[in-house]
Amino acid sequence: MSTAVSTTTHFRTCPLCEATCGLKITMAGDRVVDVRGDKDDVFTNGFICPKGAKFGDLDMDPDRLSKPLVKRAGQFVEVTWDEAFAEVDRGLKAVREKHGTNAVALYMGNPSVHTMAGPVFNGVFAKSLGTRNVYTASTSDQMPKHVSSGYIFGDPYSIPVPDIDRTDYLLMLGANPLESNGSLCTAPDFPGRLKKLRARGGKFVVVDPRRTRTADLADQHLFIRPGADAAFLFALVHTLFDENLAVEVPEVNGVAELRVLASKFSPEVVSDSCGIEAGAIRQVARELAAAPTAVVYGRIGTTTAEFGTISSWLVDALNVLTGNLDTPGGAMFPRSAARATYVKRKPFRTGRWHSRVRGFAEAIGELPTATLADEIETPGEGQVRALFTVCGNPASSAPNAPRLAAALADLEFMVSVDPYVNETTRHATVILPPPRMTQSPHFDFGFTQFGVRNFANFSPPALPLPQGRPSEAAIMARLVMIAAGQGPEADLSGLEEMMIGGLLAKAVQIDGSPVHGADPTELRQMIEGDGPLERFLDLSLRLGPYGDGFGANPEGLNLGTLLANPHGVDLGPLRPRLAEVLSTADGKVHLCPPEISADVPRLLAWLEERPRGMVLIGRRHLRSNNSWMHNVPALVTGSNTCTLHINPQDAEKLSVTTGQRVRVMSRTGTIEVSVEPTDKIMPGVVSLPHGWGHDSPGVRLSVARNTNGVNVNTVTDESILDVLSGTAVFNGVPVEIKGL
Ligand SMILES: Nc1nc2c(c(=O)[nH]1)N[C@H]1C(S)=C(S)[C@@H](COP(=O)(O)OP(=O)(O)OC[C@H]3O[C@@H](n4cnc5c(=O)[nH]c(N)nc54)[C@H](O)[C@@H]3O)O[C@H]1N2
Ligand SMILES: Nc1nc2c(c(=O)[nH]1)N[C@H]1C(S)=C(S)[C@@H](COP(=O)(O)OP(=O)(O)OC[C@H]3O[C@@H](n4cnc5c(=O)[nH]c(N)nc54)[C@H](O)[C@@H]3O)O[C@H]1N2
Ligand code: SF4
Ligand SMILES: [Mo]
Repeated sequence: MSTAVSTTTHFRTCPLCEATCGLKITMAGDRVVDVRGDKDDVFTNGFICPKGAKFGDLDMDPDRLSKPLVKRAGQFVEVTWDEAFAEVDRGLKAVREKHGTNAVALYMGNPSVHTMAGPVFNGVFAKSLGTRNVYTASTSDQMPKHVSSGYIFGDPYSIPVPDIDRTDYLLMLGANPLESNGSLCTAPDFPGRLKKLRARGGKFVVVDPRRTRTADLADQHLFIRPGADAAFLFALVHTLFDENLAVEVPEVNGVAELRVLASKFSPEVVSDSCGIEAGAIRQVARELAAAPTAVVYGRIGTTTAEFGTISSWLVDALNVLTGNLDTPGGAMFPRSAARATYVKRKPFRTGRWHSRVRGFAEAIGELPTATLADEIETPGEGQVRALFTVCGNPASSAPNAPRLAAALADLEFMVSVDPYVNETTRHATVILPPPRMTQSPHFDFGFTQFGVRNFANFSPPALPLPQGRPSEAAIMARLVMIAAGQGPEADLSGLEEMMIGGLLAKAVQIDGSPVHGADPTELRQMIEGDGPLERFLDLSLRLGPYGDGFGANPEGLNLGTLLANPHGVDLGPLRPRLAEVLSTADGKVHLCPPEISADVPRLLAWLEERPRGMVLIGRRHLRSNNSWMHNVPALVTGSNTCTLHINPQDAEKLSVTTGQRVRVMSRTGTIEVSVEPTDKIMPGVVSLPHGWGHDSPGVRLSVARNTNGVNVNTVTDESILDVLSGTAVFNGVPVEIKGL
């Protein structure tokens, strides 16, 4: 007699990228048997991409670790969770005793903003480690936006998003949402939204050294020389002033200073560096100014570049000067349900401490990932001798990754919280694997801050945790306690009480908080939720701008509201809220922060000395996601290949045709790849995707191991940074190409 396994349906948010798609997941027992878009999701309306459709394959990947590993005599062995944590405690103590607190570094990678455990525990973990050596994927990504927002608006976490659903004119630089599905702009079905923009008569312009699928959707595409965005944006600012097109905005200072700086960047001066005709630059500026509403949006092509912070600043400056900051159809600040708005921030600044070896300024508590290898290799007081990685694969993702990988091999102790043995974690002493995604709750603490609509959506775990298996939250809580010197067996509920109690104690003291003057003990008793993450979410929602305020606003949100609405809660279109956001000392928008404008001379010098030869840029493919989705057979197919895109003119000069191998050489290394000539890339520029190359010894990714790919970060250069933010340069890397 066969016993049919009954199926269950679960609605959950896809945690794989920033689009936050609602998924409808069918499970038979503990197996995911079907995944489709949840048509009833209030924000994402059924949109799904090939990665989301393969959520089940990723969730059930047989290469995911089910038990912790400890390296003994050079080999990983499976151990119990107690043994693993005891090992962490021993190893950490030994390094701290021998080399001090700063000898322990922490690296947190991209998925740590996609899990719930990351936003809740990572900051606490960094604090309890007490080290200055904190690194994240942000300095390989969006740190320029934090630094520019910090100086312009006073809050590094308030980054305006383009209101693409209502704008009449979208100027997009260095983003390819048809592959990435959007970043620092959570807009599920980005392609559909762009099509609607044009259908309602709006104009869409893309600036990119490649004619991407996104550019194919646009009214106009301008090829730009990699790294030239800051100069291009300056020329737009210049034109607004030059042609008297800039609007006057009362709550802004620094206009006159910006005008003086921009005077040096006329379209005629920068045209050659940008590879764009001066007339075309002027036309974009005029159209930006003339459109009823318009918005400039710059992403990874503009941030992981040598002048990332200047570009990020000028994107916002243009939105201000055209009267499009904080207005519908312009650049607006989302209002996250889980982020309290009553908290007053200290004035922002970077450089509260500096990296030991190369003297880079700290930004939002982090040092540049590009300098982690220096800190491990260079002897002396404070040399990094141990590393924790959480959700990160820096041996793949960092600039000059092979150098960092070699440095990892040289550490005395390393712990990775990660489901896989990959390029990075193979160097660990201890690997602590989180459970499956279906066994974890989900809420987007991060991306609710970047939505083109305000929304909130919670997904409870679809499956219970297997007996004895800690949640990712429990793993992190245990690490916090170990780092705090409480040992590997400490009671974790104490930590939760401390964290929740601490937040409540603060909230009751703040005038303007919904619980001002209340008794924190009483509030604590009202908090609900099955686990610490759920309780933390309940607290955040209740104190948030739509929250029930623990009874002050009975109609407001709490965890119960989200549980009762499995397709999410729509909180409406973005609304003007600049006054709520502004945290500068004088309460004004700083249009020309001296800390940023100090870098302008370097940009002027670049106009003269910029690389004239071949330069390398990146690209993303819809079926991929950074380094960790190449182990799903259905995703490593089609156009998702690690080939070198090259303009046919350049291919001809090298006498190579499709499929032929070339050598790509830079200051840091050499790789060999097959070329794919295409006129979609401008002459003088080549492009390779990142996250490939999984055949290092010891890597346990049985599918990815056998894919054809090399790590592009063998040739990216950790010595060149966007100095203001410490961000790596992945776009505009000088390379030499030779046929084989
Ligand atoms: N050349 C070049 N390099 C780049 C880029 C580029 O465009 N070009 N892009 C950069 C950007 S934007 C980024 S964000 C970085 C990303 O850099 P990283 O964050 O360092 O790398 P990822 O490839 O995202 O690796 C994610 C890691 O998290 C693990 N992981 C996945 N899910 C979970 C989970 O639920 N819990 C835990 N604990 N671990 C999990 C995976 O196994 C993997 O080891 O790469 C950067 N590197
Ligand atoms: N499918 C998929 N989706 C992803 C990811 C993924 O790896 N795969 N990664 C996720 C992550 S971590 C992030 S941060 C986001 C990033 O999201 P996006 O910023 O949209 O990233 P990309 O698709 O790499 O688009 C960057 C574009 O910049 C262009 N570019 C390169 N150099 C320059 C330059 O100097 N100037 C200009 N103007 N353009 C330039 C490239 O040609 C490319 O088309 O995507 C996220 N989503
Ligand atoms: S677009 Fe992003 S969030 Fe949506 S299904 Fe694809 S990977 Fe998941
Ligand atoms: Mo990223």
